[in-house]
Amino acid sequence: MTISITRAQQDQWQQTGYLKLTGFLTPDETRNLRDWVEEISEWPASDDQWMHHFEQTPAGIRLARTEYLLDFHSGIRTLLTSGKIPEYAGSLMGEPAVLYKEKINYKYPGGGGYAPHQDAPAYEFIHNHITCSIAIDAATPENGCLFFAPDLHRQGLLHLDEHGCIEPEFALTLNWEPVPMQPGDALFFSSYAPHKSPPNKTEQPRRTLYLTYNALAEGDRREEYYADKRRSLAEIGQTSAEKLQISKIGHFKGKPVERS
Ligand SMILES: O=C(O)CCC(=O)C(=O)O
Repeated sequence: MTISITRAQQDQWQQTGYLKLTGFLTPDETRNLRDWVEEISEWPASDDQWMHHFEQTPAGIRLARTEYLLDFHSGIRTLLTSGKIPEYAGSLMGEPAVLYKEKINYKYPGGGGYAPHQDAPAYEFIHNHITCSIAIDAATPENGCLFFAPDLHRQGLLHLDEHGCIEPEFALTLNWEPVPMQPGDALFFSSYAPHKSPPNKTEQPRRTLYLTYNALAEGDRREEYYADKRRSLAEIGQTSAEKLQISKIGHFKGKPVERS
């Protein structure tokens, strides 16, 4: 399949730093993906294979995120490493792209939101990268869809706080726009595009797949990234009494799991 991005799509991408493509996956692909995500969410916790992260919700301990899926699910591997997703990512980047990281954010009812941030500070090994998010469930402002502050992705890193997120006072001055999605929609965004999301205030999950690609010219750095991430999460610890750390930046506002 040859990917063609229209002039209007290119312009929107250049201007705002993000681009939503409705109906990106076919209904069959969307159904398969939802089934695969359900399978993955049943996998037991593992120390050295996939990476599950849990949070405390009003309904109990729930998965917040699973990362590092490729070696453990052939359907996911094929979808993420061949065909239209990497091709679109490469087209928007202007050069061939390779997968850097993959994650599912589940955002179950009561699941935490994300503070205003740019992804770039968390992705240390690469410079030229973009993320494709794919909605598994409909995403709305009520259940925690992404909000973007457009037109700021060419300004490098904005004012950051001690957690690597956008300074809260500065974030308040930005113009945030919700980007609701339907299952199977894709949303590509620059890793310098400021974004945030609220908690899920509904009774249904808001599951989303996030795939980050870097320019192949910078090399295939995924294993290096995950080895470093495992090391640093082990060092800093994933939880303290008040903060749940699921990334190298402290953007996640979910509650640490209460241990009895
Ligand atoms: O899933 C969300 O609500 C936000 C995710 C996000 O921004 C991230 O994982 O960096």
